[in-house]
Order: sequence, then C-alpha cells, then structure tokens
Amino acid sequence: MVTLTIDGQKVTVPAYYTILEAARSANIRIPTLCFLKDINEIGACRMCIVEIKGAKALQASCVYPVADGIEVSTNSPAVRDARKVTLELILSNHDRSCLTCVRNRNCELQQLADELNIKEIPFEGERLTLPIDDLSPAIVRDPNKCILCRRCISTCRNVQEIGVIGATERGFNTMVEPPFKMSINQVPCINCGQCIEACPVGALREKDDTERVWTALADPELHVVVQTAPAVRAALGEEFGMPIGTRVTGKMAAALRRLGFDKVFDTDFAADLTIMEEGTELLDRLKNGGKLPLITSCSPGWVKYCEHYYPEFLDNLSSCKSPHEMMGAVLKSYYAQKMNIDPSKIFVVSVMPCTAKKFEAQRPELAANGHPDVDVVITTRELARMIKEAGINFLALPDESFDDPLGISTGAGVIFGVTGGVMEAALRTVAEILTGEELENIEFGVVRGLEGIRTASIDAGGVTIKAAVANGTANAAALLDRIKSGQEHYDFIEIMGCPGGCINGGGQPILTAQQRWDIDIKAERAKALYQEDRDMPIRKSHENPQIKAIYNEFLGKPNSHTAHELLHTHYTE
Ligand code: HC1
Ligand code: SF4
Repeated sequence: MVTLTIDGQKVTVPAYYTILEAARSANIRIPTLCFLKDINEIGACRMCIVEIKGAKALQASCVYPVADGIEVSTNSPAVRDARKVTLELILSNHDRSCLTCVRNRNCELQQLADELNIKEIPFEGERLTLPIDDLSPAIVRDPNKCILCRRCISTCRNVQEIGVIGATERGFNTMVEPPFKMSINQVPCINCGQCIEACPVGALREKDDTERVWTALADPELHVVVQTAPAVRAALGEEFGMPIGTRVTGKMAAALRRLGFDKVFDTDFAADLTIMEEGTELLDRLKNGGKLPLITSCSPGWVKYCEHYYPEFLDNLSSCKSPHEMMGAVLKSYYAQKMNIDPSKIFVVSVMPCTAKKFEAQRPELAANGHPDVDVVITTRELARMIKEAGINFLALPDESFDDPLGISTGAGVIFGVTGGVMEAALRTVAEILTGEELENIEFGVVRGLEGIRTASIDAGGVTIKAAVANGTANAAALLDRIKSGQEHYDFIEIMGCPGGCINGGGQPILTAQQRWDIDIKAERAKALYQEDRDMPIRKSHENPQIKAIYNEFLGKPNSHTAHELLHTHYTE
C-alpha cells in the first residue's frame, strides 16, 4: 500500500493503482472521456489531467501510477484551464448538432461541456463534412461526431478480439474507421454493437428502424404484432430513469399495446420452442453419432463470427433458427391459420437487445413460404424512443400480460437472455427426458456466472453430457481453439456473441464510463432475469401448455418435417 495526498486528503491505496483509481476510492471525481475501465486506458484525451507537486507537466491520471508521498491536485487553476482548453479544442471540430443527435442528453461530451462550464468555443475549428457510413443493416458510423477517443477500437479489438476498426491517417486527418476506407458492411464486422455501447458520443449508433414500425402501425391493411426478447425487460426501465436491473415486463407489454400493436407476444415462448427443437437435436446427435459438440446458434453475432473466423465449426451449429425467428415463422403459419389471417398481411416486429438481429432478420435463409420470418428488428433503445415519442408515461403504466395464443412462457425461456441460460434451459428438459424423472433441483448453478468460459459435466440417466458456455467472441475463440487442438472435448456448447449474453447486447441502453466502472451492469441485469425465472409458475420448457398445444395441433413432434421446414435452417461460409 502507498499513501499519497489528493486535494489535501491523505489516501492509502494499493501500489498498483493509478491516480484516477486512488481519487475514485476517496470519492474525488476526476473527469474522463477516452477512459473505459480495463478496456481503454490510454491517456489520450487528457481530460483527466492532474497537477503533481514537483512534476514539470500536468499528467493524465488514468495512466499515472500512485507513489508514496506524492501530492496531487485535481482541481488547481492550471488543471481547470488546461482541461477547458482541451475540451474547447475537441468541441471546435465536433459536429455539435446536439438537439438532433441520437445521444442528446446521453452524451459524455455534452455532459463534460456542462460540468466544465463551457459557455462558448473560442476556436474556429476546421470542421469537415465527411460521408456517413450507413450501408450496414445494423451499425451506422458518423465520422463527423467521432472524437478519436478509441473506446470503440479497444472494445472491438480487445474485448471481442475482432479488430475491424482502427485509427487511420495521422494528425488532423486521423480517422477511426475500417481499413482502406471500406464501409463497416464490407469488413468482417459481426454487428455485435459493442462499439456503440462504448462510444461516448453519437459517432456510432444502430440503424434506426422506428419509422418502418410507425409506418406499419399506421397501415390499416396490416396485422402488426410485436415480440420482446428476454433481455429487454431487464434494461428498458433504465431509459426511463429506473435503477439498473429493474424488471419492467408488465409495463413493457402495456407500452407496446398503447403504441398500437395488434398483439403483444413474448420471444420467451419461442425460446421454449427452441429448447424442444435443440434438445431433441442434441439427444439425436448423442444417440446416433452426430456431429459433436452441438453449438447453439441463437446469437447472430456469434453465428456471423463463426462464419468468418471459425467456418470449420459451421456443421457443429444447431440447425435451429434463433427464437425470435422461430416466433416469426410460427406467427406467419400456425397463428395465421388459427386466427384466419393472410400471412402476407402479418407484420412481425422484434424488440431485441441486439443490433446483430437486424442483420439476422434480413438473411434470405430466414424466411418460410416466401415471407421473411421477421419484418423489422428494433433495439431496446429504439423502443424507448418510440414510447417517448408517443408521449406514454412509462413509469405510470400498469403491469399487463402478453397476448394469447402464444402468451405463455416459462422460466427456462426467460433465462435465455443471460450467458449460460440457454444451456440451463436445455439441461432442465434434456435431463428429465434422459432420466424419465422429475429433476429435484432445476437450477444448474454450475453453468451460471459471468466468467468468460464455464464448463461442467452433467450426469443424467446413465449419460454424461460434457457442457461448456462461452460469452463474448474472445472467449468463444479461446474455447474453440482448445477444442481444435484436441485438448478438450464437449458434447454441448452455448456461445453468445456479447460479454454476459443478451443482457449486455449492443442494443441495450448505453451507460457512461463512470456507470460501467461503478456498477456491475451485467450482474444486475442477470439478477433480474433469474428472479423472473424464480417467479414463474412453470420453469421448464416442455411443461409449457402452449408448447404442448402447438405440437399437438400443428408441428407434430420436435424435429418433425413441418418443424424442420419452419424452425430450422443452415448456415454456410
Ligand atoms: Fe437473445 Fe434469444 S436470448 S438471442 O440473447 O435466443 O437478442 O434477450 O431474443 O432470438 O429468446 C437477443 C435476448 C433473444 C433470440 C431468445
Ligand atoms: Fe467490432 Fe462489433 Fe463494432 Fe463490428 S459491431 S465494429 S465487430 S465491436
């Protein structure tokens, strides 16, 4: 431990701390901009400078190590002046159209300008008007708003270990972009949106599809239905000021009804359906010597990653479509028949915590009978925007439930939204099928948690299932490399493209660097889903009465011919 003085206060901290960490431990706030804890600690923007007694220059506190006896001032006139000039320079060539920016009132640059009391910008910055890259179905990049903090670069390269964006050119011409001036749509980006979550300003954002939804809602010819992913309910409330991890399932259903959707469904129902199909596929591959490990395919970021970076594992992917795609296919077939509605008049909107789902929905292989399974995907953030635009007082809404005939889901379905959840949901069903007995304890603690890779052996009915769970593509790569080298063998693997799973997807509410440092966001949102699971009357997919009904009335049995036609697909390089 070392003891230093910060703003006249003695602070004792571990010797490996930076001054920024030491100040935080003493509740002294130093402003930051490029800093993202454990991801981007590069001292580039110089907003976090401090004065160290005896040092020649001001130092960036996010990279400067503590030392015994040093005296630090975080708020001297020299520090305040230097910070202001730095911020004024950044602002001078920033596109300052705050009022119409998607990040208005959720922008770290705007917040800093307010905190540092910037009232005018004395510099005539040379502002360029650069083209916006909006070719991707999921990610929009606006270089005019980029402040070169490199938080996106570090996230893509170090967290996801993908690295399709970097700094190009030098000096005033520096840009953050894919190589060779390519669009983000032309490089092997997996559309995970983790770079959007990292961006402090509006330089990276999702492709906004809300207008397409408004247009459909206004069309009297269309029967417009909506479904919500498991993880949306654990985060939507944050957009309305609720604490991180507040569950808003009932308010969300109520808000969707007030927006004018004809029916409000839950993707959790289709998650249950996925378990029936994928569980059967696993049992079949185990029994009949099929390709193992079976790897889940519900995360479209992961699927695209597999196609680009590990194509040798494509045959290992489950042939199941992801739950919201299954839901779309069921809505345009079973539901259409049952309700006597022309499938071409059914418009399916998916509300997802994920930007990659926008890409997934337009894949040609994800269609049945000539209709795309899902017509539009909007993110949690876009739904919040629509609710605000409609003037709905979200906080005052009553709790409402989902619509029938697909309105019942189980606790197994809801935990899909957190890493390990698909595995646990599958094990609840597969173990009961193998043993022919009811499980005493349905909570598989061994596959829970936020570590990058978790492994377990589960014995059921004389069969041992070797299971592994990986979240985030860097961990997926590490696990797949171990399998490739012959070091390890598994029967069943769950992979989610985003760290933590869908709860931390690239379409979820964007939190500041400070919030990300202060709160374990993934853990809080995960708790919400595990609590929802515990509160559900039915917690195993195969016990869902509406799942039983759809097999009785329409699909026959899991992996039947009809099920294959509607609910399964195949991915290629
Ligand atoms: Fe997910 Fe899934 S869990 S992929 O993470 O399998 O997006 O929440 O909807 O489809 O059910 C996302 C979440 C989601 C699908 C399900
Ligand atoms: Fe990288 Fe994901 Fe952003 Fe694409 S969406 S640039 S893969 S972080």
